[in-house]
Amino acid sequence: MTSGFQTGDAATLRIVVLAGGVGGSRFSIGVRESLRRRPGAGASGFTIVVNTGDDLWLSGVRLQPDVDSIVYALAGVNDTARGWGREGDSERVNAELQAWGSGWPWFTLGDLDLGTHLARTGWLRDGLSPTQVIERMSRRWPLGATLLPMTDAEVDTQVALGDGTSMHFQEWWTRHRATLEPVRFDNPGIDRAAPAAGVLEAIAEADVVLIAPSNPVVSIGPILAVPGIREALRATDASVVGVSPIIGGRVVRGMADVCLRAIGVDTSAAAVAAHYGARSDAGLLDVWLIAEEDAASADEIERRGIRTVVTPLWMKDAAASAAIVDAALAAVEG
Ligand code: FO1
Repeated sequence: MTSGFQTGDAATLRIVVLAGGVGGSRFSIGVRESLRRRPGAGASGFTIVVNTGDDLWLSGVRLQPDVDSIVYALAGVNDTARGWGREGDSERVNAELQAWGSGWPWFTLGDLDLGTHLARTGWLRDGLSPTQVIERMSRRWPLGATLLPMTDAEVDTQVALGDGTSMHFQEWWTRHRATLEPVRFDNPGIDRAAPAAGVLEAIAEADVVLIAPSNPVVSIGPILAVPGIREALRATDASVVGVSPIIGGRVVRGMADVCLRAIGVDTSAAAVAAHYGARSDAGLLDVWLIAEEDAASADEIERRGIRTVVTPLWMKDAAASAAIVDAALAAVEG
């Protein structure tokens, strides 16, 4: 167990968040809000390491759904009702792509969103790395955070099915709505991938690492599978605090229960805590935040060597998300 950071260090409080798309962006807004309220705390110490397993090539452009969800949300230009894409977007180009038979008929690329994909693809073709592309995107919209992809390598998530076939995660998620029972999730090539520049350093130098309430399997899973990241989390002096994506024994969003079942993990706050494991027992967590609805499982999680904090976990707005972050920081503040 690491020693807690001091409130007096607020000006240099360094937070790293591991995040997926929708849950990760709501949580990141909470971190930014929580930091803004802390006396003397600047946003310069806030780093988000984002899952890139959802990424894909479609209609000749590179999509980075989780990156874009976080960028759009922190920039305040996201479609909050749908949970992805740009607010007020139109679909003229998408209709034309569909008429050409380009892309996927079940997958919508909004006009404004396509602007992002075209710019990104152009920069990638110019030789910029995904990390550099995101840095350039952050110049347009100051995000209040440094956003880093987990890796610059293309390690898109594939879903293996019982009949021996596999498909890209996005097809399984958006076309089949996770109704095809998966047997495995793979990120081909990830064992040879390196963490993006700055990821290991941010984790090593952090005061607190927060694991967002994102999908533990297809959002946090790929991040932890990048060689070196799990080891960095185990080695850092920072406290590692996870936030349960399960409330009242149910997944908060998405179809994470199907993903958890595929890797043999129950849909419960205790089972997900056990999946991440205690840092004192070869796992990752020092502290686990669970919802009031799951308070009964606190003792079981504590017995695994993970300090457990019971607190409201519904991220209904920025203030609620910030309160979760406040609770996480209070748990480890020395
Ligand atoms: N999700 C959908 O359910 N339908 C779509 O047509 C769709 C298009 C889309 C385009 C760009 C993008 O960045 C995300 C998009 N998403 C869409 C969201 C995405 O499939 C997933 O929600 C995430 O990858 C899971 O985190």
